Amino acid sequence: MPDVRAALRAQRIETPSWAYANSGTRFKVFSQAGVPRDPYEKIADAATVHRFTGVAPTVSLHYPWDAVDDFGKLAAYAQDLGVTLGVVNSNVFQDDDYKLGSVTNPDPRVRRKATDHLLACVDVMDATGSQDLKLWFSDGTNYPGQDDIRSRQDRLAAALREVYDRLGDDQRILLEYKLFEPAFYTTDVPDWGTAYAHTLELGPKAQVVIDTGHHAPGTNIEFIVAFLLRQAKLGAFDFNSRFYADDDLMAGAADPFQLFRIMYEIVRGGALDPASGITFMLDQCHNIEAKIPAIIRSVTNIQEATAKALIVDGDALAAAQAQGDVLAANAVFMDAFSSDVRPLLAEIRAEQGLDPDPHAAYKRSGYAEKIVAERIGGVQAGWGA
Ligand code: LRH
Ligand code: MN
Ligand code: MN
Repeated sequence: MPDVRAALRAQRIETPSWAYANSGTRFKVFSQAGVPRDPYEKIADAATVHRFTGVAPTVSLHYPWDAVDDFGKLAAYAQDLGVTLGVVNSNVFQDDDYKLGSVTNPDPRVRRKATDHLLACVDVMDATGSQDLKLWFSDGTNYPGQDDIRSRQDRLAAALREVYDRLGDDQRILLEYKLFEPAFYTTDVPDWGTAYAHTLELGPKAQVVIDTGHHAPGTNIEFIVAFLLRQAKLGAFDFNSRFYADDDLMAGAADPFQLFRIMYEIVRGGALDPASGITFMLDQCHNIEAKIPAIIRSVTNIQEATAKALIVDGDALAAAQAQGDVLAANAVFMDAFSSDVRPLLAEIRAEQGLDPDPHAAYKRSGYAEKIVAERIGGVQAGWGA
């Protein structure tokens, strides 16, 4: 049995800068009072989440949504607030030029522009000290015959190779897949198999990102976790939850049982420890709920799923599995899932000098009222207008 308390104390969850800003669906973004007006204020909100949870000391940036003149200054500001800048998320999906794709576009000028942006993201990483470049491509086609599926794979591979060769020794490419949207007929990186094949071809500094909202309904995500971990090709998660497609709701809200099953495979694969190099990020969008408390809720939901995964009785499970005792094995799993781990987590927080209830503590802190009073004219995360 793992040292449950030590593992929970060591757990790290990275929060996304864009989730603090206004964002929503393609139909409507409901603006909220007090949201950040610039990347600095997003960092301040992320630092607040860390202050109450104690497990979220890094912030993911999205570039150019988080463009600033001096990334070194932004990194120093973050450090002053007790957080550091984490993954740099590339953005080659919002310019008019990308109507027919970015790195897979049939026009070599657009491909050059997109690849140059990815290279610029590595420059940002050099300035912030970030190790990870996360790549998600909206590229694909809407109609049969629109473009050559195979040539688009060749163009993708060429761009990835150029960016890979630009990486520093400690830097990685994290390649994210998504089944569909915004392309509806073909998507150039639609699934983990495609992402896996490209990262394998690239080399050891390229790994796959699992965004939990990016699969077909019914997909067994924990299988993908187990498989990629076994191949040393799982680099990161984008946690969120979904009822239908890429809903970007709070992690653990739609299906806490699925989150538990995923965390079990993480624990089983020895990947929970930050030293294993897996980055556990959130990627979500809070349109109708207050953003900071929603992010705190995601963090605590992930902690609860993790605690349940850690208390699975490994010896009893192994014995039941070896005996082929299907019901006993399943019962071991369900016992852990049905346990109430909230008192344990509260105790661990208290031991670390944190409030045992981060939700209540945030509410009492007055931070929400302070940002509403101070910040007039919050910005939009960048999409969904
Ligand atoms: C794409 C995605 C990707 C982007 C983020 C804003 O759906 O999950 O990770 O960077 O949303
Ligand atoms: Mn994502
Ligand atoms: Mn997504």
